[in-house]
Amino acid sequence: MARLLIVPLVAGLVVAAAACDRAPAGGADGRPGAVTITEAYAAEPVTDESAVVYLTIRNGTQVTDTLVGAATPIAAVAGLHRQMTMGAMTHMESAGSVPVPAGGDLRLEPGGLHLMLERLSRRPQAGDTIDVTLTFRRAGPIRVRVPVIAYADVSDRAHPPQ
Ligand SMILES: [Cu+2]
Repeated sequence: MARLLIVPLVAGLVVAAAACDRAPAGGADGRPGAVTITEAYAAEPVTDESAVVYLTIRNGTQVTDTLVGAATPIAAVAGLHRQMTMGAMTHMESAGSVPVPAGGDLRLEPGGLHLMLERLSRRPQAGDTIDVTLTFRRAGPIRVRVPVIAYADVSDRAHPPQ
C-alpha cells in the first residue's frame, strides 16, 4: 500500500519541476543565434556609493561566450560581483569574467551574481533608466537599458508570479 501512495506525490513533483523550467523561457524574448539580455532591473540605491543591476543573459549561439566587462555613464566603476553567504555573514567579491554556456542562461539575481556600479555620478531614482554596456568576448558590446525600481519591489522581481 505504501508504494501506491508514493506515486501521486512523485508525479506532483515532476509537474512542479517542469513548470519551473518553463518559467524563465516564457518571460524572455531571446532571439536564437544571438546573445540577448532580458529581465534587467536595478534597485533604487540608498546611497550615492553604488547601485546593483540584475539581469539574465541568454546565449542562443552554439558556442560558450564570456562576459568580460561592463560600463555605464553613471558610474566610474562597473563590474561583476558574486555574493557569498557563510553562516550569518554575507560578503561579495569581484567575479571577474564569467562564462555563458552555449544555448544556456547566466542569471544575475539577488543572492548570487550581480553587476555592481560604484562611485556613481548621480543617484538613479525609481522610474529612471540606466544605460549599461555589457562586453562579451565573442558577441562584443551589448547595450542594455536597465529600469530602476523601488527597493521594496525587488523581492517581487526576484520571484515573478508564475
Ligand atoms: Cu557587489
